[in-house]
Order: sequence, then C-alpha cells, then structure tokens
Amino acid sequence: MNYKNLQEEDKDIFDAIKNEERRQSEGMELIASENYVSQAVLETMANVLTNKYSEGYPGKRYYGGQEYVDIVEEIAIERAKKLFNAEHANVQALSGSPANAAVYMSFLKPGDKVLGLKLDHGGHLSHGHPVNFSGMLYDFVQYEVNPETGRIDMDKVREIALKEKPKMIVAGFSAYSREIEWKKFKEIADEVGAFTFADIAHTAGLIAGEQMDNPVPFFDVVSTTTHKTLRGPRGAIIMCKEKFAKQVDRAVFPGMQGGPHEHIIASKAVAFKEALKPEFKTYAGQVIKNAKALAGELINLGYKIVSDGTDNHLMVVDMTSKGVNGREAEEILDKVGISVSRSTIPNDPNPPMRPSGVRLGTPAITTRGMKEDDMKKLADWIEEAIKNKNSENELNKIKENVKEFCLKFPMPGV
Ligand code: DSN
Repeated sequence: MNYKNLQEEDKDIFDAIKNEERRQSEGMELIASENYVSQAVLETMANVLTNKYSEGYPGKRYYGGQEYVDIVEEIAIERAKKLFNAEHANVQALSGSPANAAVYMSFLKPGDKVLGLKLDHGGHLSHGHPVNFSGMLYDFVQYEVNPETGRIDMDKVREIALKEKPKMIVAGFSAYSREIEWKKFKEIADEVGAFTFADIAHTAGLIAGEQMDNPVPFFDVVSTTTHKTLRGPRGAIIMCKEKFAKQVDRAVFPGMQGGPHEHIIASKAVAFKEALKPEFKTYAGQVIKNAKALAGELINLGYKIVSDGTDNHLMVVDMTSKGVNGREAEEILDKVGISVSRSTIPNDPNPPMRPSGVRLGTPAITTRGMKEDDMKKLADWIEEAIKNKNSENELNKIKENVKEFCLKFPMPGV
C-alpha cells in the first residue's frame, strides 16, 4: 500500500501507519491472536463498499442499491459454509465479543445458567467474566483446568453440568494450548439438555486447515473471529445448524447490530478463498510445528509451560521462575522487538495487570515463513533478554539481531 493520498491529506495518521508498518516488519510478532493478512485481504478492506448501508440480509435489505453488496455477502457465506462444513453462516458479526453476545441473545434469556471456562484458566472475558456483559446478564458457572495437568478436566465439567443443569455449555478459550474434547462436551451437553456453543476464535485457521478437530458439524452454534489463525480481516462470523439460522440472524440484526460492514465482509470472503487453498493446510500445520518446537526449546531452557506443551498455536509460559512477572517480561521483550502479551496462569497468585505468565503464539511468524529451526534462535533471544533485563546495551544488541533476522522474512502487505 503506498498511501499517496493519505500522505498528502493527513501526515500525522500517515506517519503513525508507516511507523506501525516498520514496527511490524522489524519485530518478532508472538501475540497469539495476531497475524499478517495477505495483500489481497488488505486491499479489499479499502474500497467503496464502506460507503454502503445494507441492513438486512441478501435479498431482504432495508435500503436500495444492493445488487453488488448481495453478491459479496452471498459469496462470503458460501465460502464460510464450505470452509467449516457449516449448515448456516452469518458473516455480519463485527468482532468476537459482539458475535458471542448475539449467540447468547439468540439461545438464552437474561439470568439463564451457562457453563464457561474461567478467564485465568484460559477462558475469554465473554465466557462469563463478572466485568463483562456475559457475566452481568447471564448466570455463568465457570469450569477450570486441572491444577496438576493444566488441562480441562472433562469429568469435572460433567460433574458441574449434572449439578448445575445449564441451558448452554461454552467450549473455547483465548489462552489454552490443548486440543478441546468437543465430542465429550457435546455428550455432556446432551446428557443435561444444554445447547452447545464453541468459540473457535483462536484455532479457526487450524481447524479450517484441517490440523485440529472441527466442532461445527455437531455443535449447535459456533463463533469465530476472522483475524487470528484464520488470517482474515478484523471481524467475526457465526455458524449454526440450519434450524437455528433464523434466530441467530435475528440476534445479529436487528438484535445487536445495524448496518453490516460490507467492505470487511468482502475481505472475509477473500480470506476464506485463501483458506480453502491447499497451501493454507501447509501454513496451519507449520503453525503447530513451530509452536511445539518453540515450547520444546523454552522447556530446555528451564521455562515452565502450562500443561507442559502445546497442541495448537500458543503456549502460556510461567515467567516467575525466571525472576520476572508477565508484565515485566512483556516490557523487556518489547525492548528487543519481540511482541508478546502478558497472561494469567491457572490460579494465578498475581493480579491480572501483573500476572505470572506470558502467552506466546506462532501464527504471525509462520506467515512470515519461519520454521522449526528458527525457534531455537527465538527461544535463546527470549532467554538472553530476560537475563539481561537491566542492561540497555545488551537489550539493544538483541534488538538489532532480532531486526536483522526478521527483515529476511517478507511481511505481507508491505
Ligand atoms: N483479546 C483476544 C486475544 O488476544 O486472545 C481475544 O479476544
């Protein structure tokens, strides 16, 4: 993107974008929920579809002039259905939390009981945390990971479900590194008569790339953001059984949202087309290989990883044995151009702003082209940076090495 007109019109914003572009290309992006979209996806976000109002759905809009918008949205819907083997897809959800709000609105009444994974055990705010709308509006009961194994204890989930008789069970996470036992969740939900809701925001790309199990064919409803491992624009989709299609669509519009963002829906369609290609499977497989390799290297260097490894694209690393908390680690690693996000560990004794861990993920660096062999270098830089946290000189040297290395891997869109 050359931003020629923007440069003339608004230098302040132009400069900020160019600086961010430089930061992204010179640094090692390990935030597990981030990725680099392709040039085609990027271009599709900047087009005249942004001018258009199209409340409603293809063929049933509340504004005129929909002939091309309908084509775009129909293509996005068909590709989403094909990618995830879904009976129905709503591609209008603006992002993950609004998508989840629409799911709850379509299946529940305020005050209904729901089961969700606790935030500091790897869940998401919108899975029932008290400061979030989900925890305020619905009666969430939270399940946890087993303190010994760091994995979701399915016997415990069943025990809680039998006792609490929830109306819905939510399976999904934002900081959990193991395969989710979707079938077991479904069995438990069937036993207590609960709806099944999977939030696959983190692993959607790994599922689409056929590297992880897909809950879409047998769960009642599934939401995902489109911008994480799936490598699309910032946004979300909701998929469900055909019998729930009307209620889900009604919850998104007019329940939760007004006019859909059709330029982003177009961009989602482009990303889905990319994800349907065979090379996307290779990318998804490599994301997991890289995560396993990075986890292995860190374990060799004495780091404690929650659940002792990973099956997916992320890992939560307890930094306290290295004498720093997650916030300090995030700040130190920022200084060397390695971008991570602080994270709680299960039963974290520290507060969320200064939690014990960091969450690392490999989607973005895999998109850049890094492979298992590069993970040793990366783990060594993390270790060196933490060890030399008080030496600006050493940190600057590491930053230069990280930059020189990253620039060997082209960043899409630049
Ligand atoms: N905040 C996102 C993440 O980083 O996982 C989830 O919404």
